Amino acid sequence: MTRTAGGAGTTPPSPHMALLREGAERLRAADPALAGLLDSELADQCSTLAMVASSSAADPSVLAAAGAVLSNVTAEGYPGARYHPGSACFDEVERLAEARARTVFGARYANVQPHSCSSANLSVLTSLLPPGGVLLGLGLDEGGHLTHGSSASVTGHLFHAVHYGLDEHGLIDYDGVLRLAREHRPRVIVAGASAYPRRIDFARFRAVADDVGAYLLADISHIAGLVASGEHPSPLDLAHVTTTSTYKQLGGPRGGLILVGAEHRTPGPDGHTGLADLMRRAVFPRSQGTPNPAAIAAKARALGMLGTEEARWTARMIVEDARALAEGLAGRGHRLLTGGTDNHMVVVDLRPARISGLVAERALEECGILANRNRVPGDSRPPAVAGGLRLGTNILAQRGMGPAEMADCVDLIDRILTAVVSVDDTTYTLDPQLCRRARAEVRELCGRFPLPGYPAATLRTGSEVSL
Ligand code: DSN
Repeated sequence: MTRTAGGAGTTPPSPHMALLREGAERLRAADPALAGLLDSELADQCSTLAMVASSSAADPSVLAAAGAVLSNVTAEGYPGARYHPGSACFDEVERLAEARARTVFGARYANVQPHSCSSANLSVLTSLLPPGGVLLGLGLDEGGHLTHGSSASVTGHLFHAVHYGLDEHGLIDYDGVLRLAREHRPRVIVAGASAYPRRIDFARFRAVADDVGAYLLADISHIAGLVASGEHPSPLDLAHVTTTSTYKQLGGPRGGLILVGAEHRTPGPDGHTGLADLMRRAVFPRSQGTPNPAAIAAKARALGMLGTEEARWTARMIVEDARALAEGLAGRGHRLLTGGTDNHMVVVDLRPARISGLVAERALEECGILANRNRVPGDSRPPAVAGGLRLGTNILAQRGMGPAEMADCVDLIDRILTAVVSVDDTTYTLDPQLCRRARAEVRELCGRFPLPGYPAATLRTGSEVSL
């Protein structure tokens, strides 16, 4: 989550760099079809406004670490306690990632091995809950996540999932959480969301957990960068366990983290194993075999970039941008869930506009803006169509865009959403001239605000663009 790549090309070449270059050359020569696809992907990323709220851009140094020679290492277990030889360097890399995760989040324990936050959540839940145990989490339609007990997820089948929801203002119904907790006596309460634009009151969740003797799991996947930079209150010492993905807002590789704060010695369900030890075993050997050493190196790099003044600046800008985006869209008459935002996310209820989330997503994509359809509370449309649109400002802020550029984004989004003519929930028409103009404006913005370390999108002629 930092704005500049910093120091690229200033250090003498290392054998590892030479290997990565050799790899890139070989790929281009031996597999031009695949290399071409990767070039196209890069060109797309450089010339589109990525506003998918669950995404951030990895610094090129993170990508380099993810492509590291550590891919060749097989090493089950943890540093100093592996089940395979040849892991001396990887041990140090994993220790570095763990130490950085502890520092960035103020944790007492960090497990950097989960392949995703979904697998991290599964590890945590299966270690705290017996099969059929009661789990209380935010409902999917109210903005929760699949792994918080949705019937579409294995967590909704392994456990008896009960869901809390939102109040009439679209805010988490904390009184309802307490009422449901007293009624159903969950062993685990999950505080976290995928489509919730407001602050989460972790202290209030903890009070409910204490009231019924439950463990509190905070899933901060969406807001981890804001938490790390102090832009959202941290749950680390309030929750018993905290999980996050490393790519949604941390600019890291695909992967997850499990963190434990003040409760690291609190006994797990067996009454004696401390939560830190329990989480260690929960990942390996209980739910994962070999870790992904190259991904862990990339996590170490991404975590190393947090905690800097630049990362804090980016986090501040993410929030300011989202606020500006929300105010601008509301000012143009769009209905927003909760009326605004406190974090990186803005959720538009498209039902008054009479277009589906899918139509909005596709029309915006045609113009070079990426934002995904999302169900909204009370939605009658299925998830693949949805009645809402979720926007996020992580990558815009990483590009260095501020509230002034959000005015341009509002203008673009509003123009597209008001011009699109819905034939039905999945098909639409859009004036090709408007579309061409919007694309050119998107590319001009992307050209002025390139992703740090990435090539800039440049306008060639008219609306044609090349990198
Ligand atoms: N929950 C999905 C999202 O927020 O996009 C990713 O896991």
